Amino acid sequence: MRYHDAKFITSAINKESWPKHDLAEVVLAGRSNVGKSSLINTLCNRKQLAYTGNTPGKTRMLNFFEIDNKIVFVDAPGYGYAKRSFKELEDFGYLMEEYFALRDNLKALILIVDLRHKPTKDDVMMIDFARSNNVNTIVVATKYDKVKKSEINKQLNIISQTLNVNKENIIQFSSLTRKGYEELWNILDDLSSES
Ligand SMILES: Nc1nc2c(ncn2[C@@H]2O[C@H](COP(=O)(O)OP(=O)(O)OP(=O)(O)O)[C@@H](O)[C@H]2O)c(=O)[nH]1
Ligand SMILES: [Mg+2]
Repeated sequence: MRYHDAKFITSAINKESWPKHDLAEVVLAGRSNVGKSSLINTLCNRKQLAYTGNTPGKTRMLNFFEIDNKIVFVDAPGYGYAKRSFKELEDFGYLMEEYFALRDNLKALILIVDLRHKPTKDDVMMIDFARSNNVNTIVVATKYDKVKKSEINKQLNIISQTLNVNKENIIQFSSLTRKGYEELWNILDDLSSES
């Protein structure tokens, strides 16, 4: 574990409010309640940098966090939450489309899935969307602490097949035990030093 200087920059609903900077940026996306904000807090060794909670759908805008003057994390709203209006779905689509298409600093999508579950159609759409915009993708399977050791391999196979990603490249993660912290930071360090 190392010290991280992490700070919230801004929330944005459209490109006019994206912050200007020259750092590498990675966006974290995934189903509502999957653990996106928790993962940001874990990576930064902070308890409440990104807002977390049991009420799905709390994160509605893109939230930008600058870490170590080196990389910017973007916490995206969760998807797949049943109690969403059509208008909210439309807003979400527009928010992400604009961001993927026009954000120059964007180096990678971190797609966060739950190690216990098969990725959804929305997860597949999200990763395909990043690929079609030539954005690198990193798959993180979180809530590792909730899965029996004997089930892990089976779950990784399911995620690998559903998202069409190499099993070896799936990062097994837990915000509770911090499993995967070093592995994920190694990848992010490489990404941020490329630019
Ligand atoms: N056991 C366990 N619980 C986790 C883990 N990661 C997140 N959680 C819990 O899952 C719930 C949702 O976590 P969040 O980080 O708020 O999820 P989110 O994806 O940001 O949710 P939205 O912003 O609503 O889309 C919280 O109660 C977390 O404490 C994990 O690795 N292990
Ligand atoms: Mg969140």
